[in-house]
Amino acid sequence: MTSFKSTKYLPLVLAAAAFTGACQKQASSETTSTQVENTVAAAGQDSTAGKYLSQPLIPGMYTADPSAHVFNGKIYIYPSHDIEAGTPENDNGDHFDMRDYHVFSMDSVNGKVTDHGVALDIKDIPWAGRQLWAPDAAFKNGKYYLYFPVKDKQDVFRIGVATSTSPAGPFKPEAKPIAGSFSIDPAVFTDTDGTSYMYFGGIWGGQLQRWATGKYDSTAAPEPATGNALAPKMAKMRADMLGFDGPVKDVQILDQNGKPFPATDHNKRFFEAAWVHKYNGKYYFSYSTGDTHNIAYAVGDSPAGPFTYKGVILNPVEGWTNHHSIVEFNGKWYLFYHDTQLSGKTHLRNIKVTELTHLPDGTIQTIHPLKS
Ligand code: FUB
Repeated sequence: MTSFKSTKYLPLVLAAAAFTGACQKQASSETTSTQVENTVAAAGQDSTAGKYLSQPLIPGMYTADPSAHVFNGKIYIYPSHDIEAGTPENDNGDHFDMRDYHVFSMDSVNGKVTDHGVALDIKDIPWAGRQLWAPDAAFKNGKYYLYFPVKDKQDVFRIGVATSTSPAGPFKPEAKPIAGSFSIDPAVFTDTDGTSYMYFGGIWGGQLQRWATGKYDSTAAPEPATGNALAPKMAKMRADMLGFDGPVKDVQILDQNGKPFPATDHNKRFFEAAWVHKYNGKYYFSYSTGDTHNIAYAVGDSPAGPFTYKGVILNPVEGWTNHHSIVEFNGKWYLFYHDTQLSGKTHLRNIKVTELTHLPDGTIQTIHPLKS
C-alpha cells in the first residue's frame, strides 16, 4: 500500500473537518463497549450517500481493512483504526500511522454494531515502532488470536500475535514478532481439517520486495521492472498458533495457461490484502492489485495453491487502497471492504459490507461499489 497520490477519485468532503474532530475524540477516549447505529447516522447527513452500494458501518470512527469472522454466532470485525496522526504523506504510506485496534461485533448484517473498545494499543507491544496496519484474527483451542503487522524499532514490518480469551479482546501481545515473519497484511485461514495457514505480504510500502533475496534489503525497488511478479507468502501455523510450522513459501497465482503473471501486469499481479475462503471444496485466494485498485481472485484445489486467476470480485472503491474479507454467515456470503466516503481522504477510511454471490460455475459475481 502506498503511493497515494492518485487523483483517480475526487474527494467527497461532507463536513469532513467536524467529523474528523469527532472521530479523533472518540478514538482517544473509547475504552468500553458502545453501540453505534449501523449506517443511518452517516447516510442521513450525506447527500451523496445514494451513489454508493453500501453505507459506512461505523460512522463515528475511521476504520479500514476489515477482517470479518463468525465467532459464537456473531460477526466480529477486526479492522485497522485510521487516525489523523499528522504524519506527512509519502510513497511508503507513512501517513497510515495507526496506533491501536478496536474490535466490533454485529448480531446480524443489518443490525447494530458494537464497539468493544481498544483491543490492543501500540504502546503495549514491546517490540513495535510504528504503523499498526491490517490485522486478522483466529480461534483455536479456546483462545482468540489477533495477528497484526507493525514496523519494529528498525522500521522493518514484522507480524505479531496477541491472545485473548474473548473474541472482543483485550489482546495481550507476545514479547517478540512471529519468528520468520515479515511484510504486512496477515490473513489466517483454518481449513475444515483444523489446520491453519497464514497468508501475508504486500509490495511497495509493505516491504515484500525487500525480502526477494531471502535477506532484508532496504534499497530494493518497490517491485521488479521485469520478470515475474512477486508472489505473496504463506506458512502453516503451529498448533499453538503463535508461530510458523515450517518454512515460508510462495503462493503461486497463475494465468489460464499455468504461467505466473509478469511484474508489468499491474491489473492482475498481487499487491497486498491476501484473504482465503473455501467454497464447495475449492480454495479462493483473493487480493488487492494495489495501484490498479481491484480486488481480484484466483482458485485452487489446495490451501497451498497453486491458484488460477479468475477475475475481479470488487471494482475500485473511492480512495487509493482496496482491502476486503469474505465470510459466510447464516448461509449467505458477505464481502467486507472499505472506501473513503466519510472523509474523502485516502488515509481516513470507513468499512462497509455487501452480499457476495458465488455463481453456479464457481466464479464470483463482480461487485460494483459505486452505482452507475
Ligand atoms: O491500512 C494500511 C494498509 O493499507 C493495509 O495494510 C493495506 O492493505 C492497505 O489497505
